[in-house]
Amino acid sequence: MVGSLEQVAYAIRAYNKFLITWHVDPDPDSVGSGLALQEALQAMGKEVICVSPDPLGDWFDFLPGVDSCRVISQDLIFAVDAVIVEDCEPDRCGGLVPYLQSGVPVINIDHHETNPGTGQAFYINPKAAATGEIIYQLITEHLHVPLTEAMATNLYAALSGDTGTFRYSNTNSRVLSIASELVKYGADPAEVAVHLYENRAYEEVDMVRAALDTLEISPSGEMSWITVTRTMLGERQWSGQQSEDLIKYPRMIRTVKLAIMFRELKPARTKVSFRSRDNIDASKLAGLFGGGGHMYAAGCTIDKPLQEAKALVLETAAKVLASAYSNQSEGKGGEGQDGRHFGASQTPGDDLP
Ligand SMILES: [Mn+2]
Repeated sequence: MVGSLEQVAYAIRAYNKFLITWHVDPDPDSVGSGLALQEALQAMGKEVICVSPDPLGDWFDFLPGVDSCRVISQDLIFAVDAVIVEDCEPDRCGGLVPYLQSGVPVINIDHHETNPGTGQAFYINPKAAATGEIIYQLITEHLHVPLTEAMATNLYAALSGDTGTFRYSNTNSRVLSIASELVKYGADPAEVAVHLYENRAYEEVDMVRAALDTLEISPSGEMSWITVTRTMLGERQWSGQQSEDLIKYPRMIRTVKLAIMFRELKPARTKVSFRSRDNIDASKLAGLFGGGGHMYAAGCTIDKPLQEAKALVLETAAKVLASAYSNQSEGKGGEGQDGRHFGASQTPGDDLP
């Protein structure tokens, strides 16, 4: 853990006009957390605008307050006292990065282990299952703003997103008790689940068919991967949540310790997402390619064409797997504390949980 939430609360009290932003390829944790915080700050009499570095897909529509959210564009001019960057480090804010480097005070709130913590005030807690968990704590214990049904729904969506609806190894009694509080304040678990999982267009589900056709597995059965090409995607915008939906196929195979998804972003730009279990460190693997994330969920973006990036990553990943096992058999590796469960939410890097 770096920084302090009290320091963050202090900085928030000191300023009046805020811009809240998050990572490119937004997910329910980043957007739900941002909207809940926006409402809390408005309740304190502050002026707040949420600006997303990427467009928000239709499936974010159910989040209360999402209509007020802007998407970064050339002609958007900001006149704020401070920017709150949440669910990532400032470098991952896409088109907002130049503004964040312009000297405006930055307050950073995050739960990604790879975030060193920067800015005027920051709080990075990798033990938090979601940024939503930290925002809940900030609002209730430090800012002392009463929760509303809208805040509860946004925070519940945040927790749901990053815990795979309370299935991943980051789900613990603290997360469940916060979720329980949020339900008391009006969050509706069934409704959130319907929006997250049963709200797709036919074309999206149809695309899963094309993606599943690319599913492959290593000879040992420990590594499996799926590939999404630009031809497959067409004009479609993909969110972190949708990516999560595809990587679940290689990860659901019994023998697989490392699931990988390759996404062709541009002719020479490939997004790679990793999900692991049994002590295989996905964030270290992603780090070898300039990415990052959590132990069991990480990602990176490689400036190479799809096939080249794929060959490179698969070769490196096979070595990492092999060395992890030789270490473990020599007694250096230790036991997977999380047993056979896959870790945290969506991807860091660009679609990190
Ligand atoms: Mn998150």
